[in-house]
Amino acid sequence: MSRLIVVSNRVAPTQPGRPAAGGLAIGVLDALQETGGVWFGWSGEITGEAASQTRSPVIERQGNVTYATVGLSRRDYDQYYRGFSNATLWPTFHYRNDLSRYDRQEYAGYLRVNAMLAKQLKTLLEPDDIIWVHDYHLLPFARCLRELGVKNPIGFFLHIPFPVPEVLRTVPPHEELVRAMCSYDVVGFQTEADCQSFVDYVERGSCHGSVDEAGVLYAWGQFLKVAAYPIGIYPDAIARVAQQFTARKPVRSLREGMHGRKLIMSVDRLDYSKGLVERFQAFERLLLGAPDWHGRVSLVQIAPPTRSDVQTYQRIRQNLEGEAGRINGRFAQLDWTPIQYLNRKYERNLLMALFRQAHVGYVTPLRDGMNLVAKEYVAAQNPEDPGVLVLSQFAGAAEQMPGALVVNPFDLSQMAEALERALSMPLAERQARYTDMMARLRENNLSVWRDTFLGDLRRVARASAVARNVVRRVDATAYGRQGSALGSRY
Ligand code: GDG
Repeated sequence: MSRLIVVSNRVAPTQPGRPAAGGLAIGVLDALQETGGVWFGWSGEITGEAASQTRSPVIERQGNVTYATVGLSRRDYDQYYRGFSNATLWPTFHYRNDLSRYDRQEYAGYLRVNAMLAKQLKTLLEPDDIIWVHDYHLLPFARCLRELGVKNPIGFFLHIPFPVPEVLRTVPPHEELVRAMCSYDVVGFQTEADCQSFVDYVERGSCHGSVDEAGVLYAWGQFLKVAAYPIGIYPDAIARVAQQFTARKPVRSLREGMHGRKLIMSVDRLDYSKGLVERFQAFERLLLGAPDWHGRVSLVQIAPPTRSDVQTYQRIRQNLEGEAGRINGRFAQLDWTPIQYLNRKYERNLLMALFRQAHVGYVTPLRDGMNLVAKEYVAAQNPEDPGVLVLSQFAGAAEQMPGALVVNPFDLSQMAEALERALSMPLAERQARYTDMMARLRENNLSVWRDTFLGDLRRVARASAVARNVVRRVDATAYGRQGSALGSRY
């Protein structure tokens, strides 16, 4: 059996008591712990420039997972991570061109770190390893490995949205990036819409690429499989811990502190893509339009800090704190605070139990690849008396959760109406919606995501080995272009 090598920018902290708050970390760790394998990436540490010249991966084994990590120099961190990854790709891929900046040196740093990481990984590889690369920090990673002569199957999964071509083209090296992505054997997206955006770019671009019905794409002399693989969760495991942890003190305190009021809950990393300000304002609109809810409902927003060294995030934090203060100042009573804003991290099991207390899960990102919180909220509910999910149409999860009240997060009035409807929804309707969504969560759980992706990767790798041999034998004039490119790749 071949080893699975997972590559992501950041390898999740392995120390007990340091929970990983991020969808990629949660999804990958759960998936890898089941199959066993290697997780390679940045340790999260900044090393001196001299150390960074001689770095080699630090290996640590825990259970059936081997963690192989490297440090980054300050220059690498600034250019590759803070710069091109998080100040160019992240905003643009979330349709926030207004927040995006482009700097050639940062892009050069992005390519340099991808090449450095590829070199480090190569020292650990065995011939029948399967390599699964994750997320926007590593778009050119397969090309770097191929340039080093690596022939293993390499797949890529994008956790965030893939923008439509017009938006993507605002990133100056867009073509180089998409071309590099075509060095993977399989490229996976969260939704059909994201996958279609990629195909549209390739079909309309200068390479005149094409895709067939099976999702096999041909572009720049490369064949690869492209498809949507929506990431899932383990709903029954979440249901179990949510129930078990309900008796814990923080959960009891929350319940008792509500004094029988209804609870709306949101949990997001503090990030402008999550639409936190708009969400507060829609809640304010509910209070304005429906005074009978005053004193009878509270919104609890949990927002663990994230990338807080980037200026934009500091701005959103200030903005959000300002909005919470303003709305509370306007409506609060001596014994009622409308919005409780908690800028801190909670232990995962506790978080699931907190979800179970909430009458409404309020998940309204302006753009989101999938959004695991939406899925976790539903899974954590009490089947006898489930809460209602209010979900943004711009979260990938909306494609799969028709039982939610789906809203446009730019329409504050519509969000306020959805909140009111959710707060007043009869039990039978809540149960019907919950049952439908739970069935879908079970059908498309995290193992299905992993196994479907890796199954495709293994199949495509086998097929391209066969195709390679065929292409080498046919007339070079008929297949000249792809023949030479496939030859150079392998
Ligand atoms: C990216 C994409 C995609 C949150 N607060 C705490 C905590 N969390 C956990 C949640 C959830 C995860 O973090 C967040 O996942 P999301 O999917 O909501 O969002 P991103 O972090 O932006 O993830 C996203 C995902 O990758 C997976 O592909 O869905 O679209 O942006 O699991 O529960 N966990 C703990 N304490 C907290 O305070 N322990």
